[in-house]
Amino acid sequence: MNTGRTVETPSAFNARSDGDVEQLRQDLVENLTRTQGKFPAVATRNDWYMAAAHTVRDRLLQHWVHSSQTYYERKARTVCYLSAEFLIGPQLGMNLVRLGITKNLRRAVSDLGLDLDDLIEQEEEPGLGNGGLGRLAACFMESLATLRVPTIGYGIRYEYGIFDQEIRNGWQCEIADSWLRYGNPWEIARPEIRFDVKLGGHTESQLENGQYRVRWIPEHVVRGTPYDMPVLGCGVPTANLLRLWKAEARESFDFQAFNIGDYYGAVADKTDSETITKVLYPNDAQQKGRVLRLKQQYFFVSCALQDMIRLHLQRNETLLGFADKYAAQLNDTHPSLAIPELMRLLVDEHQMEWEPAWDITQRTFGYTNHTLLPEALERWSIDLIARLLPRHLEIIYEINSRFLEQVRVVFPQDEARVQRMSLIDESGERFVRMAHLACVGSHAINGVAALHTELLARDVLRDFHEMMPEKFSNKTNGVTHRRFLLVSNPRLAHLITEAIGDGWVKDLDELRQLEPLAADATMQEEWRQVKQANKRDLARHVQKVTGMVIDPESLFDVQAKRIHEYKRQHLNVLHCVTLYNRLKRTKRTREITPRTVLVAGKAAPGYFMAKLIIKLINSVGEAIERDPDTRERLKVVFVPDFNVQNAQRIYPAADLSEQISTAGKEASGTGNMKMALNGALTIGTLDGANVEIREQVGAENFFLFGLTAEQVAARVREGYQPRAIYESNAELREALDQIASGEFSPEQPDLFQPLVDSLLGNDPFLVLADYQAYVECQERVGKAYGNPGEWTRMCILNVARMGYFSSDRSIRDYCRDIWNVQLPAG
Ligand code: 26Q
Repeated sequence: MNTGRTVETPSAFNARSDGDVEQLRQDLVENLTRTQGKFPAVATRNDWYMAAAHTVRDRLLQHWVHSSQTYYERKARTVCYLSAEFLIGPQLGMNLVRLGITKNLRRAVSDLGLDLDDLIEQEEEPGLGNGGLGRLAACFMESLATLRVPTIGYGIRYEYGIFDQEIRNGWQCEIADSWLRYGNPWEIARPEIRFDVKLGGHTESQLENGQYRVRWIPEHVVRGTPYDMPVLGCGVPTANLLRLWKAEARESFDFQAFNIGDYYGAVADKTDSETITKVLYPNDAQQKGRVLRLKQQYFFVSCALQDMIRLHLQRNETLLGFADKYAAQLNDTHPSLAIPELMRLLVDEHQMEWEPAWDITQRTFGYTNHTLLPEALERWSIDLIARLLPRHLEIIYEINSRFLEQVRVVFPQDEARVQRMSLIDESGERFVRMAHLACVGSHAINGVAALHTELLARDVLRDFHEMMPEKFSNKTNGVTHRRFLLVSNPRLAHLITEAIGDGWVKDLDELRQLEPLAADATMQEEWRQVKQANKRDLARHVQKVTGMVIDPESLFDVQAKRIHEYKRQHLNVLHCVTLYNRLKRTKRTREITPRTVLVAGKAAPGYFMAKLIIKLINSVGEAIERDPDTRERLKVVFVPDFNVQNAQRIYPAADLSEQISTAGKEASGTGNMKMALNGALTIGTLDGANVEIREQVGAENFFLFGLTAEQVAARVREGYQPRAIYESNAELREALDQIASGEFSPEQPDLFQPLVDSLLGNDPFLVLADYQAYVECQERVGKAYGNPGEWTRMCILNVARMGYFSSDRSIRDYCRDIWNVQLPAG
C-alpha cells in the first residue's frame, strides 16, 4: 500500500547522516552481499528485505551504543519490565519512522527497482504474545524509549510464537510459527552473558559463622543466554533494550558426559534444556499442571534478576541500594516467582539477612493485574513447586507465615480472613496463589482501567485492599499512536498533520485541535476519502485471503480480538442472523444499511467453544453469501490470522468497533482504543476502558447498550433465566432455532447444539440478557451511518478526544506513582 504520503517523525537528531538517499542505496547493495551473499539480479524479495533490515539495524546500533553509554555513566535509575510476552509486531516500518528515514529509504529502494511496502510486507513478525497483555508490553516499551526512560524489557525468546491461524472448511487450524526460520535481523546474540538456572533437587541447611545458611542442590541446571533487540524511541536518540532469554544446555555438562562416553545422554540433556524456551503457551486459562510453563516463568525471571544484580555490581553499587536503582514491574503474575527468587539471591547467594532483603524486594516490585476472571488467576500446585523449586517453596512459606502474622495483628480473631488471604490455598489439593504472592511482595498493585481497578479492590483482592489500600492505584492502559496511527494509517496521519501540524506525534493531546474542524464540510469530505481508501485496501486483502468480495461502500463493522465467550463474538453472530432474517422478510431492504461484519481473532487450541464460534461465523457467512436475496446488503467475513500486521490493515478500515464483552469481565481492552484512534465509532458495554473512552469522547458519540457490571452481578445472584428471554423474544428464538436446527450446518445439523445449549443453560456471560438492547443499539448505528455528515463529525470528535489513551500518558502515570522515575525534560 504505497500512499506516497509519509509523515516523518519530527526529528531532533541526525536524520541527515542516517538518511542520505545515495548512502542508503549503497548500504542496501552492500548488505545484500554481506548478509545474503547475493547480487541484485538474483536477489529474492526476502533477500532485499534482509538487506533493508540490516541497513536500518546498523543505524539503530549507533544510537543504542550511545544511549547505553549515557545510561551507564549517569548510573540512571532503570525500569525493568518483566513480562512473559512482548508482542512487538513487525520492526522494519516502525524503525524507519523512529529514525525519520522512511521517505529516503523509499527512494533508495525504488532506485533499485523495488517497492518499500513490498519489503515491509515481507517481514515475518515475532509473535511472542497471545494478545492484549503482550501487546501492552510492546506499546510500553515504545513509549518508554520515546520518553527517554532507561528501560530493560525482560522476557522469553520463544522459538515458536503464537501459532498462525488458517481456516479450513470453516474451522481454525493451528500452524507452527517458525518465525526464526530465515533468521532475525533485529536481534543481537550475547553469548558472553550467561546464567545458570537451577531446577529440582533438594535443599540443605548448615551453620556458617553462627548463621543458618541454606544450600540448594539442584537436579538439573540449564543455562540462559540473552538475545537483545534495540527499541529506539521516536525522533529521539534513545535506544532501550528488549532482552529475551534462550535456554541452552551447559557445555560443561555435555563435555563431561561426552568424556564418560554418554554422548546420547549429553545430547538428550541439551534437548531437554532447550525445550524450556521452545514454545509460547496459548492462554487456555485452564490451569492444568503444565510443568513446562512453570519452568519458563522461573527460567526467565531468574535470568533477569541475575542480570540486574550483575549490572548493579558492575557499577560499583552495593546490593543494599538495589531498589534505588531498579523499578521492576510484574506484567501479571506470570513473572511473580521473581519475588522468592530475589529473596533467594539476596539471602542465600549474597548472604543478606531476611529483613533487609525483604525490604528491598518489596520496594523493587510493582504488580499489574490484568484479569478478573477467577479461572484465569494463576495457581500452582504445591507438589509441583516442591518438585521443581524446593528452595522457593521454603521461602514462600516463610513469606506467608510472616505475612499472616501481620494479618492477625490488623484483624484479630478473624481466622476466616487469614485463610482467605493466605498465599496457600488449602481447600483441597494445595496451591500457591500467585496473585497473593505478587500483592504481598510488591509496594504497588494496579489494575488497567478505572472500572477494573475498582472491581479488583471490591472483589478479587478485597481483603488486600482492606488491609493495604495505599498500595492500590489505577493505571488505565494506553496504546502507542506512533504504531497504530502514524505507521499503520499513513493517510489519516497525513490528513491530521495537514490540518494541525505534526505535534501530535509527540503529544497526542494535540489531536484536540481537530475539534473545531469536526463540522467542516471540506475536512469531512477528505476524512471520508481516507476511510474509503483504507476500506478498499482491506477489501483487497480480504479477497486475497478468503476469496470473498466485499463492498467498501458498506458499513465495516469490526470485532477483532481473541475469541472468548466473555468477549461474546456469539452475540455478534446472533445480530448477524437477526439482520439476515429481517432482510429476507422485508420488501424495503433499502431501509437496512448495507454492512460487512468482519470478525478476526485466534481461539486457544484447546478451547472447544471458541473454535465452534469461529466455525459458526464462517457457516453463517457462507449461508448469507449463497442467498441472492441478501448477499448484496450483508456480508459476514472471518478474517484469518489476526496478528499485529493484520491488525494494522484492519483498524484503519473500521467504521464500527465492537466492544461487547459482559460488563465486569474485560479488564481494559486496548483494541477499543486503537479503533477509536483510527476513526471508528464504538458500540459497547460499560466494561473495561470503554467506560473511560465514552467519558472522553462524549456519551453522544458512543453507542452504549447492555447491563452494567452491577446489574450483571445482580442477575447472577437472582438466578439468570435465559429460557424465559428465549421464550419471550420472537426474533431471538428464531435465530437460535435456526442455529440449533442446522440451517447453517446442513451436513451436520446438531453441530452448533453445544453453543445453543450453553446460551440457554448456565451461561455466565449473559449473552441473551443483552441481546435485545444490542440489536436496538445496532439499529441506531445503522441509521446514524445513513447520515454521512453527522457520522463523520462524530468520528472526527472521537479521534480528537483520544489523547488520554496514548501509552505515553500511561507511562507517565507509572513513572510518577509507581516507579518514582523522573522524566527527562523535553
Ligand atoms: C497463563 C497460564 C498458563 C498459560 C497461559 C497463561 C496466560 C497467558 C496470557 C494467561 C493470560 C494471558 C493474557 C492475558 C491478557 O492478554 N489480558 C488482557 O490484558 C490486556 C492488557 O491489560 C487487557 O486490555 C485485556 O482486557 C486483558 O484481557
